[in-house]
Amino acid sequence: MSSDMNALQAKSAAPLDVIVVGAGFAGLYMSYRMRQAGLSAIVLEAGSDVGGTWYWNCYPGARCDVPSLEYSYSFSEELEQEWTWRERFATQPEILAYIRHVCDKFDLRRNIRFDTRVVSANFDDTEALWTLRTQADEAWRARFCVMATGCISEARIPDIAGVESFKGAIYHTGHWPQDGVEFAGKRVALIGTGSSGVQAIPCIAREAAHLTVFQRTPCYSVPARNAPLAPELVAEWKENCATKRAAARVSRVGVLHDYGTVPALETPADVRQKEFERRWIKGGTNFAYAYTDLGRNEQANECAASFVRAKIAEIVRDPETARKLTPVDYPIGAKRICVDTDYWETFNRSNVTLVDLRAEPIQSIGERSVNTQNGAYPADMLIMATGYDAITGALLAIDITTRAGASLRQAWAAGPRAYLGLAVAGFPNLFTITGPGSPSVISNVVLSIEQHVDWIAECLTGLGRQGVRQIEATDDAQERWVAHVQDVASGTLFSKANSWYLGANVPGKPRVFMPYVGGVGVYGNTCREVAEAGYRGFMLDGVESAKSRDVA
Ligand code: NA7
Repeated sequence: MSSDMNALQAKSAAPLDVIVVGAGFAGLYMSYRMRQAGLSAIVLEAGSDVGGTWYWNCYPGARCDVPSLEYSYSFSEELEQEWTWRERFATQPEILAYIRHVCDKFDLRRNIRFDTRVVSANFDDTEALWTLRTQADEAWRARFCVMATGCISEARIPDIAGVESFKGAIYHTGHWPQDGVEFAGKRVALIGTGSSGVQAIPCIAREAAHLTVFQRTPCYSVPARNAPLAPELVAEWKENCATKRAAARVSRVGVLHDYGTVPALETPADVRQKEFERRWIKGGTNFAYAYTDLGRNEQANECAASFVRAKIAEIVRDPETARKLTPVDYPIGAKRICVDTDYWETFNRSNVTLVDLRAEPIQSIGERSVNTQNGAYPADMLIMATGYDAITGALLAIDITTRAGASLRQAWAAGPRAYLGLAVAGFPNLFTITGPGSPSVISNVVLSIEQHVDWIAECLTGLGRQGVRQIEATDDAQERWVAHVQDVASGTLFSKANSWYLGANVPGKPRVFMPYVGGVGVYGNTCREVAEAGYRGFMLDGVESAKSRDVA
């Protein structure tokens, strides 16, 4: 334990200013801002190192699908200039190296306590203090609690009969062993064809004796066209990064996509085809932003979806396998679009088998097999690329309560309700970074994290200046924000797929569309206006801001 940590522990009888839960992109930047503001803070982290999602997700092929130049912090010009990304889309090891570099540069490790899982958080309304308890039954107390627990961090292993009898190793992509896994000579079974499966499948197929892919829902995947970054491009970015970052902050999803400006349905079919082809060749999720109506109009969306379907038919040689791989019953983009390197091509390999679980659902797992009604598929190793209890899972894994009797699990029993995705009525002095009702997973999440952290940091320093001890979202403001989030989403095609954005992948999870899709620029302005109006929609020491009437 570092001497700083000892000092913090010794001080822990006296409460800290802030406890941050999680040492990923969000928690680290929060800790940096707290130090800058002269507030005492500790970061409690379940993992043994920094990185959060990028620590746990070290499966083969793990890579970001936002361009590296943009998927990085913008708060330090010096950091921007000294770090050079190697590839267009960074690999997990490169992102983790970057995060470690940031920690070293800003000396952030001394405030982090690793291998420390928070199990509960309770707010004492009389003392205005949070007490967080860890799995090892330690208690930490602070005036403010910031949950930087991540949106896709609570891994979900489906409940499949017989899984406990499996004799081989079982891995979830989100809890991958840090020292890697050997596939040579192994018959590998992999369940799940979302972003993680799509990235891992080609890598595993190249090494394993045989790979059987169990697919429930076919995905839409576009090529990454990953490549080393040209030095001229990096130099140009570094020279203009301030302008580029500013443009990203007011864009739709926080990424400098080539956003189309006209509707697909008002574009001649041959022009549309050429545009889709151009974007397919360029690679990345830029494909999904070709026209203004792709996310709103089913007929327009069908133009893009059928383009991808035709590509699958062109690349995958066996027509029956191609048919099984082809998504037909939901719009492209309604589930998160996947970005791949050789995904479709992998199904042309002789050591890869695709099992369509819609035609033959998994009945059980045997000692060395995955069994469907059509028979037993041999397996020495089982990989769950089965996703997450996204957005709310990591928050609800912690028993968050107040002495006054509020419980987050109860408050969110019918679905999450939060004000701006930043705060929850009934839970004073608690902040959620990229919480439900904020752009979070729909956006460049590092950009959204910085926006939230900056907002919270300014809020805490402002409250300190005014001598305010307690801030809490009002029910009224929260209800209006939740309604606004649903309203904005209802004009889109997001409701047309069983996605994790809606909680549809977790049995029993209430179906509520969780991210805010009104755009990061619009959202950022709203947050700024709320702060400028004296924290409209919040109560400060129990008194509602006078201007809190018109929030959304
Ligand atoms: P995703 O996108 O939730 O994908 C999980 C996949 O696992 C998806 O294909 C699921 O099918 C499948 N799945 C889940 N449960 C089962 C069961 N019980 N049986 C069969 N198949 C199942 O998670 P990822 O880790 O790939 O990606 C998460 C995010 O990380 C990603 O969007 C990026 O932001 C990075 P389903 O579609 O539910 O039918």
